[in-house]
Amino acid sequence: MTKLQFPAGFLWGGAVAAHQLEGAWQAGGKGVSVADVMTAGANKVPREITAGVIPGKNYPNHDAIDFYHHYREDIKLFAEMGFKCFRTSIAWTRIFPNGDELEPNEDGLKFYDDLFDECHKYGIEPVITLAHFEMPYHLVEAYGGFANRKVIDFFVRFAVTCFKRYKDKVKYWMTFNEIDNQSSFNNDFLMCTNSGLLLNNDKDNEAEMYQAAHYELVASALAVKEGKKINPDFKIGTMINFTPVYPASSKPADVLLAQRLDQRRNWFSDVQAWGYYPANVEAYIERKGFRPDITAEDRIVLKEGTVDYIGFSYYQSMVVSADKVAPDDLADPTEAVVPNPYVEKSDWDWEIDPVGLRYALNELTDRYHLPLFIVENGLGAVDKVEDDGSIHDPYRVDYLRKHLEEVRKAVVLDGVDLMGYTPWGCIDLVSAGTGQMSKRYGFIYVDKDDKGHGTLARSRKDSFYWYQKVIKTNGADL
Ligand code: BGP
Repeated sequence: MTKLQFPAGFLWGGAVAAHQLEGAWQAGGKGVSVADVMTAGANKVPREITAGVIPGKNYPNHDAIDFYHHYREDIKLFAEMGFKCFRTSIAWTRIFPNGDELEPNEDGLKFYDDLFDECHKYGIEPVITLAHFEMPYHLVEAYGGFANRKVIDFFVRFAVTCFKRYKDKVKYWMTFNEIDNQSSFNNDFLMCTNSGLLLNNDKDNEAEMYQAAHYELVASALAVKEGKKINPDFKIGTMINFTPVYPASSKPADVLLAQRLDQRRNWFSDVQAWGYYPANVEAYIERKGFRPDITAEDRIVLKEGTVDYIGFSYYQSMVVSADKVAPDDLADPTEAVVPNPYVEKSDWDWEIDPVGLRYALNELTDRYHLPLFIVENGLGAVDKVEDDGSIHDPYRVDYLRKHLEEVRKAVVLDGVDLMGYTPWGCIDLVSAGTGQMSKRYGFIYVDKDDKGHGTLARSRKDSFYWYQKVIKTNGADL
């Protein structure tokens, strides 16, 4: 009987993003990012993207959980859980407040020097995302975000600045968070957060998405190339939101449709890992009559800047039924999504499918033959603080345990090469999709509500002790 154990050196940790926890949105010369112009939404109430910061509106990312001033205390708690790594992002606007400056902002660079030093003090390896929904808002306003080729240079300048400054402090990098999310090209929020596009419904958003995505892919490949020159030991990965697509039945039309939706969503990492566009994407763009600016030189860059590993978030799977969409293979397959009757849902209607994570790990291994890194996974839930201050969150433990059981099978039984596991929002933070504080993922509770009230005090939930034990036993005791 094979022993169900994770490999030695497995990177256990937790994940966050700068804009969702740092707060201090104007400290140390920081500029305004796209996250700073997003109002608070709610469950099923989308966040509004305002034209600049409008006084009187509620912008939850401005203060967040004030990690900027609490990071020493928070990293100490991560160390207490036994973290081997900590995934966060570098807020682009701390380094280049407007995005198009020639020189970086020293105060911002210094903040991350101190943060990484603090991590290393406890033997915690920083895992860094360069762009996690934090594009300088000035680049959106003045250049139209990644619809503009010039923004490639701004991103690469930012990446190179970080690589040079932190070359001895950071080994693991990712270029863009969930770069594939913009495949939902009619979703205002996802388009703005990922590529800095403000949707204009008079235009063909889909054509614009392919253009912006291409420039991001070139920017990512250039960053990989430059990074390797600065430190050949860097491990630079992609970061995608991998959502397996299942057919509603064994009906061939359902199966083909599931494959088609997968092709429309999950091609970004194909380009980043293989160095070229999959044939189905080239054919689709052509048939739709899009004419993205893709030069021969770009294609060389894509080949030269392939990634070292596949970082991905996993929250849910989805199901499609051919009965829901016209039998035209250019029809939008996202309209064919139906509920999965075999899985439960979170309070925010996210389908909970632990087995899908084992499927994802196998699928990505077969597709890329590269190491994988689960850099997000978790359950957003409402927590209750008891009178004695304790927080009992068995639902969170249950979710993570079931997912980790599947991960362990993939690693031990299926031979998947997995670098690590960093559950999302290891400390409560502002939800990206809703702007809520009450959609909590953390092992550590932060006293703050959706209206911004609270002491910001940190406390350990029951799941804190559970995860501590998981790490201590290297995943043997889930
Ligand atoms: C991912 C993002 C994260 C994070 C997470 C949970 O898509 O990379 O930034 O927020 O989803 O989403 P939410 O905060 O909307 O619950």
